[in-house]
Amino acid sequence: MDKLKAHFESRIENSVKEVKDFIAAHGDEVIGEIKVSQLYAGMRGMPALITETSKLDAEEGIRFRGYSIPELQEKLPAYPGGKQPLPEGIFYLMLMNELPSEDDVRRMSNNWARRAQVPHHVFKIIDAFPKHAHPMTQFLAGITALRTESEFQRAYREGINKKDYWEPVYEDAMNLIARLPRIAAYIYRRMYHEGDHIEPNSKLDWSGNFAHMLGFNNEEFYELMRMYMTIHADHEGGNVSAHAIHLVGSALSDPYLSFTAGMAGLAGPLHGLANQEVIRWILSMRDELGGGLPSKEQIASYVKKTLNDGKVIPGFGHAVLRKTDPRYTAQREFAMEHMPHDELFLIVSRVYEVVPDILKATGKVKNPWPNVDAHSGQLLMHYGLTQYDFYTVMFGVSRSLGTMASLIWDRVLGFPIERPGSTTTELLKAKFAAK
Ligand code: CMX
Repeated sequence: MDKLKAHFESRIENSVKEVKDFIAAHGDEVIGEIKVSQLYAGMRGMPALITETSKLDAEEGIRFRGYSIPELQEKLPAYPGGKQPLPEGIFYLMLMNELPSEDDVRRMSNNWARRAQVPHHVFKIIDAFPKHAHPMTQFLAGITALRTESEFQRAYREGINKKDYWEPVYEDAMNLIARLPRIAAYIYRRMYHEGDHIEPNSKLDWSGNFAHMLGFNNEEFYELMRMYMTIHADHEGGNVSAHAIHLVGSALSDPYLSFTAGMAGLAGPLHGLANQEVIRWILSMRDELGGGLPSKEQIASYVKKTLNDGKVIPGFGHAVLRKTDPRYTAQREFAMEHMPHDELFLIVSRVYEVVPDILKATGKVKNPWPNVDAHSGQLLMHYGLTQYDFYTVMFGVSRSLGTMASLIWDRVLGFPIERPGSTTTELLKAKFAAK
């Protein structure tokens, strides 16, 4: 067993005991109430899941194993000469529940590099799509094709004991994370660079190698990729992609199947696809207004027109957050340091000044502030990654980190198949009529 896996195994016993003892002591206590309206409103605010890797606070934003993004920017190891945290480190933190050393992070990079070989049939499946198929369609197919490599699927067929489930899930999760950048980059080069593919460089870190395979060799872009992959990694368990992965995994579907389910959810415009929608919306606004930097008044009237047309303002609002997303702030700080005069950055900033008041004035939007997707596309555009249909794939590569760490823990902790109850309006009416 390699050193990382052995270290993870050493963390299991105590955590399992801690959870068992906790359930024994507090299992019958009540932590909330469920209102009828919540059943009709996407179960908003219902505490219904255990996700150990991160927790989202409405006011403060995300904390990964207790650490905020600014804390992680300080505490996680960076690439030599760089400033941004390496996503290897946030994965280590979420998996092991302890901060990594520089050696731990280097070991993680090397471990993933060793696992990164993608079998040829995956590329053939992707190649079978017409080039105009949305990158998320190709990404989903590529991940499903990779399922031929599932160790969990094999082990289950061979009759693995349930107490050992975590082991092949760990293998699948690590292999999947290691291979996703190659699959994503393959789709990108196939679609936008006439299939001129770039071989991986195993000496680079996970994000650096991804940037390299996409065709970039700018160190500043590599740093952006490290931050991007870190801040998109996890957002507690109830968001559509994380919840879908946890749900499908609970049927003992292997990590490849579970992750495919999550990516199908991420591809929705109210979730991960919002990152492409933001840029699409900004570019059409700019075009419609004749180019250049629009005034606040022009932006305000475009925002109102979008709302009047019955559409959402992409990149604004959130089901949990009630303040500006700290992931937005981290990206804004990156832009202020590296590209303060970039025209698109100035537009994004102006949109930030204008949109919240208009959304507040609707009287119905619960969170008028920007989320992560309001900024990410601008940074990518700046470095020349202008093909915005691809942005959700990048989000997906990053989201593997938190969701796979969680899935391993789901199997360690022996979580059962998920099966909440449902009811009907008729039954609810009858229940309250009787009262
Ligand atoms: N623009 C216009 N209307 C919005 C809005 C926005 N950005 N955000 C919310 N609303 C509307 C809702 O559509 C809803 O309208 P109806 O009552 O007519 O159906 C009303 O305000 C109340 O919604 P809410 O409780 O504030 O928001 P929800 O929890 O239902 O939805 C979210 C959250 C993110 C789907 C929503 O804010 C939205 O559609 N935002 C734009 C898309 C987006 O940026 N998604 C990315 C989220 C982050 C991520 O997952 O990556």
